[in-house]
Amino acid sequence: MGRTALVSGASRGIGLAIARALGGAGARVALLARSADALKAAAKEIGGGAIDVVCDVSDENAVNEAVARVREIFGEVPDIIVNNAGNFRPAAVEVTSAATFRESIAVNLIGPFLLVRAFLPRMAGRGSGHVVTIGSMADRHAYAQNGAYAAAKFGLHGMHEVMRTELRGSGVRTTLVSPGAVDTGIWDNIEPDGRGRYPSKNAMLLPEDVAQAVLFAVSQPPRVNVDELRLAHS
Ligand code: NJP
Repeated sequence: MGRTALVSGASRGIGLAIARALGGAGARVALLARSADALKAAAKEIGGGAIDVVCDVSDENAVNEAVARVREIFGEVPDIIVNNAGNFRPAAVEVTSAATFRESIAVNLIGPFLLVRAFLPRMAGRGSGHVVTIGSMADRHAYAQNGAYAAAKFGLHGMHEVMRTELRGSGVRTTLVSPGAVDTGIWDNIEPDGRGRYPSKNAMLLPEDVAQAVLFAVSQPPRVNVDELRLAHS
């Protein structure tokens, strides 16, 4: 497994679980998100030289500054990037505001693009690295109320597939991890138990389940590319 990793959206939920799992496996982790206090506490808890990087992934300048900081502190681009930061604001297309739609694309699609674009040239140049994309069951299936999210996650899935094609044989590996519903704070304002359309919270996957999938993918020997993992609840 790589020695250094950057995890976006690591202040809570799935990203925090991934950061903990990678840190627990011996990687030095850069935890990136907007919530400074939560990041600082998580980096301290994980230890092993973990760093907190405050950054809004929808802000190109902020991403460029974060990338430069990580590269300076690590002395290199990370061995592993986990593009996990995301948001989910379900609404029918006809009632989705343009601002909500734009925000979904900015956070769920352009943010991951900015991070990989910043790190990939060096990864490809040195012939090693691993880009993990956290997609969704909704990155290929149409669910009602999911227009803005699906537009972003279908796009992310597409970009990931293109990267896989471009990077095959380069030494840089790519893995798409697409979970079903996971019990995190993303559901806090959606009330999954009250709406009937979503699985109840106690039927959902746990953040640690997704983290184990990521750990599996990045722990394989260099000859193995785990192209994709889809995690459904049983
Ligand atoms: O979400 P949540 P999850 N810039 O809300 C960060 C996908 N997924 O862990 O900035 C930077 O607990 C935010 O940090 P902060 C989902 O689409 C989930 O459930 O401090 N960071 C926090 O750390 C997403 O891609 C489910 O607010 C930003 C994190 O992102 C990933 O899993 C199902 C940011 C969100 O934590 C993690 O989701 C599925 C920004 N602009 C896919 N905006 C599920 N939970 O059911 C947000 O199929 N963050």
